[in-house]
Amino acid sequence: MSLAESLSPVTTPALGAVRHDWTREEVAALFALPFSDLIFEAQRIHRENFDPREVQISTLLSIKTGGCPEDCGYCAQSVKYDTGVKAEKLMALDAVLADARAAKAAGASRFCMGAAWRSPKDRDLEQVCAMVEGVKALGMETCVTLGMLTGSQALRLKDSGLDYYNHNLDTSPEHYGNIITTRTYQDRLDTLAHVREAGINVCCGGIVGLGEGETDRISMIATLASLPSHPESVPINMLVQVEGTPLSGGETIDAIDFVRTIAAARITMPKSMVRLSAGREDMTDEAQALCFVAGANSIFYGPKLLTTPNRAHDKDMQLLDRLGMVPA
Ligand code: SAM
Ligand code: DTB
Ligand code: SF4
Repeated sequence: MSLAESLSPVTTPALGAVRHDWTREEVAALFALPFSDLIFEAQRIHRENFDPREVQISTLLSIKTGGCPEDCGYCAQSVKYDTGVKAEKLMALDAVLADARAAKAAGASRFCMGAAWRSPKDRDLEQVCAMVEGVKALGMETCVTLGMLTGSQALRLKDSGLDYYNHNLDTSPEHYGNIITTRTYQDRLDTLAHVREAGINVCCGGIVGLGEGETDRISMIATLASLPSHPESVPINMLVQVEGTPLSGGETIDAIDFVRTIAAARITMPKSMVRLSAGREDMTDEAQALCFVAGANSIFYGPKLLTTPNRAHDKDMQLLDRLGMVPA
């Protein structure tokens, strides 16, 4: 019997357990399942752990845009590429809180603040901590993504009341060097360990459409699912191609392959929130509906991601409405 057959829903009641020892072969067998079996299994596991109608809504704000010294090949904010994004200073606290209030009024339960830094300076971190305190006082969950953190910086953020830290693995360890050269995969794992040790929830996922092969998507999911604890939030981004970056103009990812990645994340990390993240602007409603059926239960909401457009508010509300889904 092939591995794919052995993972058939009929023969493997054990699928759905929380495990940290996923092998590449096991994840490859998930990807090799007939699409309907894969989706069936993902939806079954989703229903065991979540209300399938509920979608958690996060809104993003770029609190420090552009001028980043890193060379991430997909990113609009790297100084290495001419993308037309201007470098700006860290936003003032009042302006951030005004945006958070608007996001809350529009239905977001979590406010995610992103900064285009390799890692924060301690002086900047104090200002971000004030933002976290202010957003929490509005009654929202907080998430920040500021680049690499030391252990003491993670503890300082925890002290400020931070709920989530976003730091993505981005791709497989094998493909990583083709995308980023200014920091290593191990640097990322180290930051994730600092965040975890500080007691902050981890938001960690990756990007699909970076010119990787299916083996890389398998390897990325196996790596995420083999972390000592699963990230509480797993954002799966579809590359937003930004003109001027090395990855613009590459082949786009097939929507079915994207849905398979979402389903594999749901099956291997059954209790994590799986976020259908960047790239929804370029996806059909039908592809997004399939992502929800495959176990995605969170989205970024609002007209802008960090520097690129997101789906319009009303279009999202209409889609959730058509699907009978409700903000959690
Ligand atoms: N500078 C910090 C860092 O890289 O850790 C935080 C912000 S960074 C923009 C956060 C994540 O957004 C990246 O790790 C990547 O996964 C995602 N991202 C950035 N640009 C993207 C793009 N064009 N398409 C899809 N995802 C993207
Ligand atoms: C994540 O995984 N996706 C978000 C968030 N974490 C910070 C960022 C998406 C950025 C998309 C490109 C842009 O708008 O610049
Ligand atoms: Fe800088 Fe983050 Fe963009 Fe990489 S992804 S260039 S670290 S802002």
